Amino acid sequence: MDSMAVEPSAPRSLPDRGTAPRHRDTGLKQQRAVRTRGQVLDAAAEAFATRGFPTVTVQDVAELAGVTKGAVYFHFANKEALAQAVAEEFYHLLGIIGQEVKEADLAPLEAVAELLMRTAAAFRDDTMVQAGARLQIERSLIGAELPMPYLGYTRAVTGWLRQAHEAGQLPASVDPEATARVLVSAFFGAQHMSWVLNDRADIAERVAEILTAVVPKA
Ligand code: LUB
Repeated sequence: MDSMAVEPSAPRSLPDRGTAPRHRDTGLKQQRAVRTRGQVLDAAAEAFATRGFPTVTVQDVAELAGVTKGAVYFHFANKEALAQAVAEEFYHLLGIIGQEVKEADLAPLEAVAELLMRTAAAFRDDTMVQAGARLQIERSLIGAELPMPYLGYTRAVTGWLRQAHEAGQLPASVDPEATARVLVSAFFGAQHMSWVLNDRADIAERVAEILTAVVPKA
C-alpha cells in the first residue's frame, strides 16, 4: 500500500449497524458515533505513543477515552484494528503535510526543506504522528498489516530532488533517488534519537542540520 498518498483518504464510513431501523435522530446518533470513534482513536494514539503496542489493552484505551470497552469494540474489532486505524491516520496526516507543501509552490529544494521541517514539528507536537511512527517500529509485534512505511515519503522527496536536479540546482553527480533515501533515513534516525535522548525537544535543530549537510543550499 502507498504510505503517503498526497490525496486525502476517503472519509471513514461508520460500521454497518445491520438491521437497525432508521429513526428521525439517526443524524444525531451518527454525529455522536463519529465523535466517540474520534475520542477512541485519540486515546489509542496516546496509549500507543506512550506505552507501545504490546503493553496497551483495549481496556486501557476505553479508560483513556472515557467510554466503555463495548463502545471501543463497536468501532474497532480488536487492538490490532486500533493500531491499523492509528497508522492510517498517521499517513493521512503526513499526506496533508505533503499536500500543503505542494500547494505552497516553493522552489523544489525549499519544498524538501519545508516538508522535513513540518514533519519534524508534527513528530514533536502531534500524538497521532508519534503513535504511528512508534507502531511502525513495532510492526513485527502487531498481528495485522500496517501500511508500508517510508516509501511514499521517499517518493515525494525524490520528486522534488529530481526537479531541482533537472533545473541545475544540484550537482550533476547527485542521484536524486539515492539522496532522497539518505534524507529519509537520516530523518528517521534523527527523530528516533531526539525522542530517546531529548523527548523530541531538539528535533527541529536535528532535522535542520540534516538539511544543511545533505542539501546545503536548500
Ligand atoms: C516517516 C515513518 C517515520 C518518514 O513511514 C514513514 O513514512 C515514516 C515511519 O516510522 O517517519 C519521514 C521521513
